[in-house]
Amino acid sequence: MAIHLISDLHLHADAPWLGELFRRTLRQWAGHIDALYILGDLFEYWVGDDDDDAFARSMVAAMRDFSRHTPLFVMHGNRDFLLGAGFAAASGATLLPDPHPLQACGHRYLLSHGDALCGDDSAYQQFRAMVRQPAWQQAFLQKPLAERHAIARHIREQSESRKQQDGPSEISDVTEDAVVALLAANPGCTLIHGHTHRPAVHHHALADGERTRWVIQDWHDGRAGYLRLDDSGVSAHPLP
Ligand code: LP5
Ligand code: MN
Repeated sequence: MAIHLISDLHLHADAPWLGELFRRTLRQWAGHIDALYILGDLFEYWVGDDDDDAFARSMVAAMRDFSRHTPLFVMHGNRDFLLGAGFAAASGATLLPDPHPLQACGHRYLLSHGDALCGDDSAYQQFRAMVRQPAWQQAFLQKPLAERHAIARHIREQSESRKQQDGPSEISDVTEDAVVALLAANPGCTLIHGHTHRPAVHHHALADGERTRWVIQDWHDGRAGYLRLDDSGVSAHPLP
């Protein structure tokens, strides 16, 4: 039995290599693994399932082909939290809540995007609390598509310039407190998340012993990777 996990692909028409790699990877894995989990930020941004963007549609079609052979699960990220029932129906993916417990290959895992664990980033957490409200989402989705795209591009630019001003900053990583609290609430689980763009394996001391946290490799600048769960546990692999 083998399960693969990927996250933070940030698929976008302006980076064709990402779309090509995603398509190729789906074709290679279809029918050869037991399930694929995508833990958020699959897309650079998502402004609603009614978007008629040709690139996004071609990615959804590739997922549809994959999910005919192999179960496909998708969790929301901070870029694509508006993926909804229309996307799920078109792609054949099952949308997962964050966090999501997974029992596989004799081990217990807890899957998350990871943004909710960045407790020191109070500006982001305020933004997150606003945009995750159903009423806010309903109002946003009623705006014309062009306006939604313009707002999303504006927020992306703001987010990028904030990162450039601040440089690589601790606030964009998860906090020990948030990780330990989540692990304590989920006894026996190994935590797997993405979002922070800091692929690694960490160990945390809890009252019931040491627990492991895997951070998934994001796809950027020609680099990509995935995690594999099988009988021997978790392993990280690059994608050529
Ligand atoms: O994504 P990344 O890596 O650059 O940085 C994230 C946090 N940024 C974000 C924003 C996303 O990049 C863009 C989301 C696009 C969604 C499109 C659909 C919905 C549009 C909704 C528009 C209101 O998640 C960044 C973190 C970083 O991770 C590290 O963890 O720091 O957080 C921020 O930059 C948040 C800003 O500081 C807060 C911005 C508030 C802007 C509020 C404007 C409201 C305008 C409302 C208009 C209707
Ligand atoms: Mn993210």
